[in-house]
Amino acid sequence: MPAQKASNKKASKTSPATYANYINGAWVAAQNGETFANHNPADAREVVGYFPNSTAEDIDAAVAAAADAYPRWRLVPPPKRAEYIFRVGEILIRDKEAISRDMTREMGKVLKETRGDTQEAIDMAYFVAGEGRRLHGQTTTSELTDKFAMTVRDAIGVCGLITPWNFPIAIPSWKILPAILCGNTVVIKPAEDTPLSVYRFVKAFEEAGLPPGVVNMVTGYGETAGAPLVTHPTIRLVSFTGSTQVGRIIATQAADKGKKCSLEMGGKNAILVMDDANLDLAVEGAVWGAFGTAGQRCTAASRLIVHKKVVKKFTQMLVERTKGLRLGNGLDPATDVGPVVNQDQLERVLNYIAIGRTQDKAKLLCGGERITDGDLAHGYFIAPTVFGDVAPNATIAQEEIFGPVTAVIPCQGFEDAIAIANGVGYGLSASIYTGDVNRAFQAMRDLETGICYVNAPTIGAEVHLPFGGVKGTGNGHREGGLQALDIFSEWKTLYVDFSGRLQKAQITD
Ligand code: UN1
Repeated sequence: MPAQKASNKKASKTSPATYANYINGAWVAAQNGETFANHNPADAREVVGYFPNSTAEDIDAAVAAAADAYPRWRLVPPPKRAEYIFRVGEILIRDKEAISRDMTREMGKVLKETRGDTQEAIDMAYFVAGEGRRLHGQTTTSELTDKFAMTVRDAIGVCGLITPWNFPIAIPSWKILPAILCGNTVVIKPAEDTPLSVYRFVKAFEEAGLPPGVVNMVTGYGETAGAPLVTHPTIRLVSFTGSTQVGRIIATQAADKGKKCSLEMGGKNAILVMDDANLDLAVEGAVWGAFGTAGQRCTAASRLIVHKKVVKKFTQMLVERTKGLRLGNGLDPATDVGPVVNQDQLERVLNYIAIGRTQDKAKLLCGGERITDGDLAHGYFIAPTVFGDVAPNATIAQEEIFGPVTAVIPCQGFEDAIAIANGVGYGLSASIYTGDVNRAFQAMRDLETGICYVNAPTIGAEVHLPFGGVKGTGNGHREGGLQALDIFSEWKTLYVDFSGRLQKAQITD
C-alpha cells in the first residue's frame, strides 16, 4: 500500500494504534518520525494501525544491535536457545485467536485460514526447538591413523529476513526460528501489508525473554527499508520470500556483495486430473487449492489440467461449486473467500482476467469481476473465477496471477498432462488425482516441482518437510524440514590428530 494512505483516516471506526520498530529489545519510532497506515482489505476505510515508515538509518541501528548481540548469542548452547523458542510457541498458543483475528483484519483471508497460519508458526516453534537437542553433524573415519574427523553446524552472523503478506506469521516463523536456533541474530522487514502479525510475533519473543538484539524488526517499504537491509555490509545472509522479479534483484545484489541468499518466489502450480480420478475429491481439492487464501498462495492451484474424457463433467462440477462460494469479510464465519490484499493486487488480478478474456481468448465460466455489493464496496473483492478451454501457452496459464483465478486446461492423456504441467517457468508444487498407482509414481518422478501431492491439492505443506521449488521458483534452498538448517548454518569440518606427529593426507612418500 502506498505511504500516502497514511492520511486516509476518515472512516476508521476505532482509533488505531501507532506501532514501533523493535531494535535491541526496545520499541522505537522510525528516526524520521514517519508512519504509514495499514488498512483492512475487507474495508479499506478501516486503519488497522500505523507503522514506522523506516529507512536506511533504522536498518543501520537494527543491524548494529543484531551484530552486537551475535557474539554472545552464538555461544548460548542450542538447547538453551531452544527454550526461548518453546516459550514463544506457548505464547502463540495462548494468543492464537487474537493473533489470527488481527491477521484477518490486516490481510483479509478467512479466520479458519489465519488460525492455520498461526498454528503453522506454533508447529514450527516446536519442531525447531526440538532440534536444539539434536543439530546433528557427522562423525566419520579418517584415512590416517590416530586422527578423528567430524562436522558441526556453525552460525553465520546477522541475517536479513524479508517476508511476504500472504502467510504473515507462518513464513516469518520459517525464517526467524531456524535462524536463531542456529545461533544467528536477525533483522526482519515484514511486508508493508502485514506488519501487525510480525509485531505480535516479535512481542512473543520479547515476552519469552529473548536477549535484546537477537530478533529485531523494522517495518517499511521494500525500496526504502528492504533494499538497505539486503545491501547492508554487515548482513551475511538474506532470506527472501516474494515475487520472482524482486527475488532476482536481491539475488544479484547478494551475489555482488558475497552474501548467502535463499529465495522462495513464484509458482504456477497444476492439479492433474486423470480419467480414473475420484472427481468429487478432485473438484473439492481444486476449489480449495485455487481459491483458498483468495488464490494468494505461492502454492495456489492456478492450472487444472484435466483429461479430455472427464473435462466436461469436471468443469461443470467445478463451476457449480465455485459459484456457491461466499465472498465476504474473513471474520464472518459464513465467508469462504476473503478479499485480495490491496488495490494494486486487485488491479493486477483484474488485468489478468482481462488478458484471459481478450488476448488468451479463454472461456470465462464464472466470476471475472470485482464485487461491490453492499459492504463489499469498500473492500478488494474479486469473484472466484474459472476459465475453461485454456491453451497451455496462454498468458493466464503461464504467469503467476496470485488471485482467485484458475484455468482449466484440457489434455489428451497422462503424458500430455505431464508435458503441460512442466511447460512453465516455475516449479513449486503439483498434484495428481488418479486411482492408478503406476501413474501416481510416474507423476511423482516426472513432475518438475519441489513438492508433489497425490490425491490432494497443491497446498498443505507441513513444517517438518522441506518446502521450496525448482526453476524460477527458488535458488536451490528449502525452508521447513531439517533442510532449513542448511540455509541458516554453515558446515564446519573438524580434524583432530592425536598421533603426536605430522601426518599428511594424500601424501604417500
Ligand atoms: C504458500 O503457498 O505461500 O502449503 C505457503 C500450505 C502452507 C504454506 C503455503 N502450509 O498450505
